[in-house]
Formats: sequence, structure tokens, C-alpha cells
Amino acid sequence: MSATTPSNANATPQIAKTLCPYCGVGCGLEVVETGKEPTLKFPDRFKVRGDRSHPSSQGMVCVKGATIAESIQKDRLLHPMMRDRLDQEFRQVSWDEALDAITDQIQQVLATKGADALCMYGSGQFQTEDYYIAQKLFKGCLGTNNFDANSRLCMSSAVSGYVKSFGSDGPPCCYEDLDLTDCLFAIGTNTAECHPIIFNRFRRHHKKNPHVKLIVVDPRCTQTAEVADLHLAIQPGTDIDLLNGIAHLLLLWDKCDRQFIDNHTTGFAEFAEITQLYTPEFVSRRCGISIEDLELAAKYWAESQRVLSIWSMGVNQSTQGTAKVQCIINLHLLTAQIGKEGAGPFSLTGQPNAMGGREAGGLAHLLPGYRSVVNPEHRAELEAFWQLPSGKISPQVGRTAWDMIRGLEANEVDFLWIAATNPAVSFPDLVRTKAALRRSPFTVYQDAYYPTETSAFAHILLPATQWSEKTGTMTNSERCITLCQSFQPPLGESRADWEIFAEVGRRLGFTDKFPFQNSAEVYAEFAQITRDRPCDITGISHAKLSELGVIQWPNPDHTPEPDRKHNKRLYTDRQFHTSDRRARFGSYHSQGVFEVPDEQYPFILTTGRLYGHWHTQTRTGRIDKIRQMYPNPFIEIHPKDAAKFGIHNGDLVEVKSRRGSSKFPALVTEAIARGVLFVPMHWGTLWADNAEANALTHPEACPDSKQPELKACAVAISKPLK
Ligand SMILES: Nc1nc2c(c(=O)[nH]1)N[C@H]1C(S)=C(S)[C@@H](COP(=O)(O)OP(=O)(O)OC[C@H]3O[C@@H](n4cnc5c(=O)[nH]c(N)nc54)[C@H](O)[C@@H]3O)O[C@H]1N2
Ligand SMILES: Nc1nc2c(c(=O)[nH]1)N[C@H]1C(S)=C(S)[C@@H](COP(=O)(O)OP(=O)(O)OC[C@H]3O[C@@H](n4cnc5c(=O)[nH]c(N)nc54)[C@H](O)[C@@H]3O)O[C@H]1N2
Ligand code: SF4
Ligand SMILES: [Mo]
Repeated sequence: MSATTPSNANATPQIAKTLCPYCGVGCGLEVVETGKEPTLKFPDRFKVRGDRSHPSSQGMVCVKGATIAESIQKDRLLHPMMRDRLDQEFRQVSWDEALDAITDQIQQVLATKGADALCMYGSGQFQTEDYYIAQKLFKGCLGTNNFDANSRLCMSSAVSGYVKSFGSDGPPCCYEDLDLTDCLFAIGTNTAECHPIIFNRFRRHHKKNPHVKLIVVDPRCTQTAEVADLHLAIQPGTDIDLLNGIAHLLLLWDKCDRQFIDNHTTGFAEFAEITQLYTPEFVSRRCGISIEDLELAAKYWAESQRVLSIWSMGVNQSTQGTAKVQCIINLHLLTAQIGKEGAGPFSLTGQPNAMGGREAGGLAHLLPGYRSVVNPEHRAELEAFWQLPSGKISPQVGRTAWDMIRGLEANEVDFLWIAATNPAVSFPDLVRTKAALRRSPFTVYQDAYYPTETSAFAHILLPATQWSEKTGTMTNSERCITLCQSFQPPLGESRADWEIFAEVGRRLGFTDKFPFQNSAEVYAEFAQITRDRPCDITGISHAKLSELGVIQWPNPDHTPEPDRKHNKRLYTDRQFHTSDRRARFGSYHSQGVFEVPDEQYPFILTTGRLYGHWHTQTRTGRIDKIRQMYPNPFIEIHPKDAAKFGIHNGDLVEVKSRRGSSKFPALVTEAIARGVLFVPMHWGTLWADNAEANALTHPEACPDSKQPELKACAVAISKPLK
């Protein structure tokens, strides 16, 4: 459909179909005119409603999607701005002046320190076209792989876990599996608050079918855990103990699928050996759960025809993130719960287009089309495709998110370009992060809003168009691609991210590499690069998406027409992407959390999300309804721990870690285990005084995925402050 055709002459005029720009569920939205004059509170002429024809959400939306229109026009960055030093005021400049300063700096850095001193830090809130052009500019034209994204803090353990177990990234399941499963194993995910439409979908099935089980593994009794048939409130960081413990019982009871293991996997013997240690007594002690509960979890796994696992940050954000993902997959390999309806290991993506970012190669070790920078054939394929000299793409893994901070500290980074993310709130160890950002000789920050906490650290601000003002594609957790149409003009002088990257490329002399007139042309080029790759989308284009609506990948251009739209499950033929086509068991012992509580810092602090807020509040903090839902930040503490310190509900307490301190009103609740504290990640310095979760966290990361352990650090709490 076209962006302007009304769907029905009698109904409210429909302006466009698009996707909710918040979470990885990827709910379809219809945009309709309000028919009212804009007011200060509702400055937009449109509102949104769920799109019933979208297969992923079937018309449902949560409070974030439903209120999106309210934030779009507030506090926008409208013009390029510049300053020489961080202690100066910004002055408005023309695009020419801003882009000249950027290209001058890039050229100067290339001439002095070389490409390794250039960095870009992007986001799962880019559209795929933005991601692709940034890869072509940095990894292709500039010859550095120093492009990383906030997905490093989010999905990179899932990516490396899938690659290690299956030989390729790519969540193999689909949302229909939520309607078909007999047992949902939800580990390290507060789905009810963070992927609510997925959760609602499963709950309908759960309520209707009494045999269907929900197991929730989370140290807190979240809204997800409240409705579980079995809640395993494990000690933070003991997931591998639990997963190996379940495997131990399945092996002991002979509930494994030996034929599948023999025909389609390798590494079983070593894995079976490792699980010997994880006896019920040992696991119960390590995890802090009863033997009965552990046995019940294993029983549900053993007796369910179809088991679907879902997970997100409680698993990924860990110093053993990759190992945890592989340990989840191990259970699916043991029981052949993969490649069939209602089953499989399903990583829920966080951001609306973190999946598209993976397809476009948007992390420091990746290249477009699920390729890797360390693979010489992959580099050669892209050099040929981009018509670059052989050897132009660096064989070195680029700087990951935290390596950029280290690079700034060591004076090795002279140019930092941050876009569509707010690291001055979302990075670990903010004291160190901010100090490093303050040292940066030249930081460009490209965002839709002003101010954000990160704008304080920028020399140049570039105004970006956002959702509603730019056209491009996004891929959700179940590999469904939706075209997000622009339906209103850019505000002020803002430009689409990909257009800004392409313009810088042209100004640097790579004129022939960035000839694109619109994002459809960008997508067409990107699609060709995916040919014969696991994420083949050669059959998809903006035109096809307009014609057919949502399309799921893989979708090669030779796909027969009836199957064009859906490719629901991967590995239905049980052929994996490894060299021998077999999946790999991963054998790991549990190491627990990196920072173990001690006398000085006796609590484990964990961090996470609330239903109404989105990350650093750039949008949701500007929506009255959501602000009223959560007037203050808080810290959850168990009543017995609170009593020991004389803390009552609402008392202000100071929390300290080895790196920093913050203050929060106490929320005394039995939803949290003794010895564990929880704070939401949403309150940066613009929204509260000194209530930053990440003033406390540490950057120690998984050795494979380089994803920091944002879910656990050791802290101390004070008696109530006056
Ligand atoms: N409302 C809302 N929804 C969102 C977002 C948002 O900001 N707001 N953000 C989106 C993004 S980008 C992401 S990544 C997802 C995140 O979605 P989730 O991962 O569901 O969210 P979190 O609250 O970060 O963490 C999930 C749970 O992990 C638990 N946890 C902590 N430590 C451990 C552990 O050691 N083991 C286990 N098993 N669990 C542990 C926490 O108690 C928490 O309940 O949400 C997406 N959806
Ligand atoms: N303690 C703790 N810290 C965490 C986490 C945690 O669980 N605990 N989770 C981590 C995870 S999983 C994530 S994903 C990160 C998220 O952290 P961030 O990425 O820092 O958070 P957001 O608030 O989503 O920032 C997105 C920014 O993009 C801007 N934006 C939106 N659309 C566009 C666009 O089209 N173009 C441009 N240029 N800008 C746009 C918005 O205005 C906003 O400023 O936080 C991480 N940090
Ligand atoms: S569940 Fe996610 S995608 Fe759907 S409306 Fe809510 S925030 Fe948007
Ligand atoms: Mo995320």
C-alpha cells in the first residue's frame, strides 16, 4: 500500500502501516489521523493503533507502542550544533560546516594515527539501511572494523552462542511456537514486562490448556514468575549449575533422544561427563532451590512433547553469557526439541532492529550477510562486491563497545561517532565511561532528541530523523521484516542516519560507493550481499514488502511464490550450518558471578527494566502517562535485609560499589531474594538526581561475546539517609 492511501473511505483515514519502534517483539502499527488540532500535550496530528494484519502481533500493542505518538515532537534536536570544547555552549551551524569538520577530522586521523583511531558506536534502533551504510563506510571504505553497537550490551552472547552451537547466528523459532508448545522454559527474561505481547500470546494458550507448563528462572519474582507453574528463584549467576543439573537428571532418567544425538550432534561424550558433577544435591545448594523443584523442572522437560525456551538479558549479560546460551541449547539437543513446531531455543531480541543489525554485520567482529571479519573468504566476497582493492577490509576484530572506552583512556581513539544510543546512561561503570568520554578529542553525537545525557559529551550534534520521518526496514525476533514507512516530513534540518553516513562517504571521496537516491536502493544493494547466506533475503525488497506486507527470512529470490512470506522455523531438516552439518554440545562448568559479595560489599545488585519505560527515557520520560506510572526510581530489598538496616518503604538509601554510588528510595518486597537487590536501569541524570544503576555496575565481560555482566555486581547499602 502507498503511504498516503486511506484504507477505507468510511473509517478514520489511515496514513501508514509501520512497526512499533520500541522492542524486538515488533508489533505492527497503523497510523491514523486524529482529526484534531495539535495541542501542547498532543502535538501530533496522528495516533497509532495495532495492525490486525501484522502476523507477529495480530493487532495487539502495549502501553509503549500505544503512546508513541506523544513523544515524537517533544525536545527534538533540530539543527547541527558544534563547539570546540565540552565546557563551551553549542552554536548552531550549517550541515556543510558540521560535515566539513567531521571529514577534516577523519582525514587528519587517517593521516596521523590511521584507521584504528576512528570509531563508530551505533544501535539496534537503526534501520537495516542505516546499519548497512555504516558498515560500508567504516569496514569497507575506511578499512577499520571499529563499528560496534549497543547490541554488544544486549544480544552478543546470543549471537556467539548460536554460532558456536549451530555454526551460524539466527533464532530458529517463531511466535506461533508460543501457541503450540507444551512447556515454556523462560530463563533470565521478564517477558511480561519486556516482551508483553509475546507473553500475552503465550498466556492465552497457557490458560486454555491446563497441561501446558510455564517454568520461570529468575532470582526475582517478576510479573512473569508470578504466573509460572514453577518459579526457580536461583541465585544470580547460577544458571549453568541449573541447566547442567537438568541435563544430569535427563541423562539419569534416560529421557534423551539418542538417535538425534548420534545423527545430528557432536561433543556429547564430553558434555555427559561434565554433567556428572551436577547432582541434585550440588545444584540445589549452588542455586539455592529445593531438590524437588529441580526435579520438577527436569520432569517437565522430560514429559513435554514440545519444549520452547526463551531467554534475554538475565542470560546474555553475564561473564559466561555465551556458555549459558550454549547450555540452554544443550538441553534442546539432548531431547531433540528443535526444528519442529512448539519447540526450540528462542533468544528474544531486545531492540526493534537488533536482528537487522546482525544481518547487516553491525558488530565489530561481523560483516554483512552473517559473515565474519576473521574469515578471509568472507572479506574477499565483500571486497569484490564493494569493488574495493583486495585486502582493504581489515582482518582484525574491531573495537567492541568497552574497547572504545579503553581506547579513549589510552589516547588511541581520536574520533568517536555515536548514533541512536545513549551510552552516558547505558554503559557499565559510568564513572569510568564518563571520564573516558570527557577525554575524547572529537565526539560526534547523532540523535533525534536534545538533550540526552550523552549530548553533554559531544563536540558536534547531528539531528537525526526518527520513526515516522524515515522509511526503512526492521527485523523482529522471529525474523519477520517490516517496512516502516515515513508518514511525516523531517523535523527541522534532521536527516536519516544512512543519508548522513553516505554524505560523509561521498565527501571523503568515495563518491561511487554511495550513489543511493533513497533507502529502497540501499536495501536492494544489501539484499544482494545476503545471497546463499543463512539470512538470504534476495527475495525481499521495499516494493515486495509494500505489496505483500511482512516477510520472514530466509527468503531467497528463487523461493516459490506460495512460500514467499513465511519461513517459520530453521533446522527442520536437522542440518546445521557447521562444516559437518551437526550441532555442537558445549561443555562448561559454572563460574558464578564475576564480583562475589564479601564483607565490605555483601549484596548482589541486579538491574533491569519496567513495563512502561524504555531504556534511558528519551521518549518514555516525555510521556505523562508513563511518568505517572513510575514517579521515582527505587531499589528492591527483601524485608529481612531491610530490617537489618532499619530501612522502611520509601526511605532513601545510598548504594555503593567499588566504582561508584547512587541513591534510591527503598521498595521493601518479598519479590526479591535475601542478599539480592534490584534497580531499574532507566534513570539517568536528566530524570533523577544520582539514581544511575550503571554508576555501580562493572564492565567485566564474557570472553567470547564481550558482553558485560550488567546483571550482577557486589554492593553495600547504607542505613536510611536523613
Ligand atoms: N518495557 C521495556 N521493554 C523492553 C525494554 C525496555 O527498556 N523496557 N528494552 C528492550 C531490550 S533492548 C531488551 S534487551 C529486553 C530485555 O528484556 P529482559 O531480559 O526480560 O529484561 P531485564 O529486566 O533486563 O532482565 C530480565 C530478568 O533477568 C533477571 N536476572 C538477573 N540476573 C539473573 C541471573 O543470573 N539469572 C537469571 N536466570 N535471571 C537473572 C532479572 O531479575 C530480570 O527480571 O527488553 C526489551 N523490552
Ligand atoms: N544496568 C544496565 N544497563 C544496561 C542494560 C541493563 O539491563 N542494565 N541493558 C543494556 C541493553 S540490553 C541495551 S539495548 C542498552 C540500551 O541503551 P541505549 O541504547 O543507550 O538506550 P536508549 O534510551 O534506547 O537510546 C536510544 C537513543 O536513540 C535515539 N534514537 C531513536 N531513534 C533514532 C533514530 O532513528 N536515529 C538516531 N540517530 N537516534 C535515534 C533516542 O533518542 C535515544 O537517545 O542498555 C544497556 N545497558
Ligand atoms: S510489545 Fe514491544 S513492539 Fe509491541 S507495542 Fe509493546 S514495545 Fe512495541
Ligand atoms: Mo537490549
